[in-house]
Amino acid sequence: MSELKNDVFLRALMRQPVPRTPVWIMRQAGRYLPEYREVRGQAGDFMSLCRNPELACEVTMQPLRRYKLDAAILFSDILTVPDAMGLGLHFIAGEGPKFKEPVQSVDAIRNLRVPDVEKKLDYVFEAVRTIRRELNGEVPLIGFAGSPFTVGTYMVEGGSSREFPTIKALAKESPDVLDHLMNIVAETTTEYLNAQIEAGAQAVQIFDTWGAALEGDDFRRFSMASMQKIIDGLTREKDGQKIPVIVFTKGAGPLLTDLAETGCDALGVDWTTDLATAREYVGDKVALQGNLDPATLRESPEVIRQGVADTLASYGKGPGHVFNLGHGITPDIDPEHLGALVDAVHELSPQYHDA
Ligand code: 1CP
Repeated sequence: MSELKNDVFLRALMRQPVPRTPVWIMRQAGRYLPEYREVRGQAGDFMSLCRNPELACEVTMQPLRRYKLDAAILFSDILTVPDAMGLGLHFIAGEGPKFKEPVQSVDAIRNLRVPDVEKKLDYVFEAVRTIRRELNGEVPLIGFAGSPFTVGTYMVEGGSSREFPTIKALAKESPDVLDHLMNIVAETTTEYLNAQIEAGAQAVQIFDTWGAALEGDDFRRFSMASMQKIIDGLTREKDGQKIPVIVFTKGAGPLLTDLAETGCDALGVDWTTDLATAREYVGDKVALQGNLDPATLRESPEVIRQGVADTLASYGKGPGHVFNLGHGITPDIDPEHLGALVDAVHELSPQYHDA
């Protein structure tokens, strides 16, 4: 394995001194880039793109050619895990993800088993190895998975949801059944992330996009506890390098204090909590990642630059900040605008660091 040429991202996650704030963007490979739309068209559909390691590698590299980003993220999806469990993932244009076999009864949930991860998700690990070769040590590669609760919402609702009626009813009426679902997905996800690390992922992020839809006690019992199980089972060091773990619970707010105790290295923060407040919640326990409102990217380059300046000032001086949006970049963004954001982080962040 080649020596890493740029490790500011990994160092910031471990709260070590860095000369500037590293930056990457959630969903940095995606539909806002014309070159992504072209390759996706070539692949036919989204899952065919994920299952083709060469093309998945190509779209992972695309944003790195345009912008001075400090990390690459594996191109895949959080729903590959239930697909490997036999639920039959497919995408319907304009409607998002759907499952042929959602798990909508207590029996269906009780019958779920941990699949053969190595075999069923081999295409993901092959993509990780291909991307690491192609990166050639330029920047680290982030692997990822969804939180068991977030993945579980798609499994029981059968697709995207805004209100989560089925899984919320389970939490209240059959909490032991939901515990079982969380345990099976957590166990599968632990194996899945460890296999990504084995294949070459140098940091991992758990996307808990919907966990904060639960009230506090249910959040802790179902979403947070299942993420805790994953973190406890992860490979934390490989070839003498620490493998940092990032947890991103969208809308966590004061729950960041609880999440800082899970043993993760960093927490993602969305734009509804400012970074100064988030820093008070977590103290010196973990690094923070975020948190510019993705909507800011629709504004002029001047407004974007000011948004970057405000975000950096809100975190303030010292190590432990990774710049990102507060959620993924949306398909309608002008690629030039993301360039203005990345350049602003490079220009404005050194004053916050002594190193
Ligand atoms: O090309 C297309 O039309 C597909 C759009 C798309 C893309 C680009 C989907 C379908 N997934 C992805 C890639 C993806 N998904 C990545 C890749 C790497 C990168 O960041 O560059 C990642 C990390 C994800 C994670 C993901 N998928 C999440 C968690 C993060 C988040 O944004 O909240 C979720 C909730 C999903 C489910 C999913 N997959 C795809 C869509 C459109 C959705 C969301 C549906 C919904 O809103 O419910």
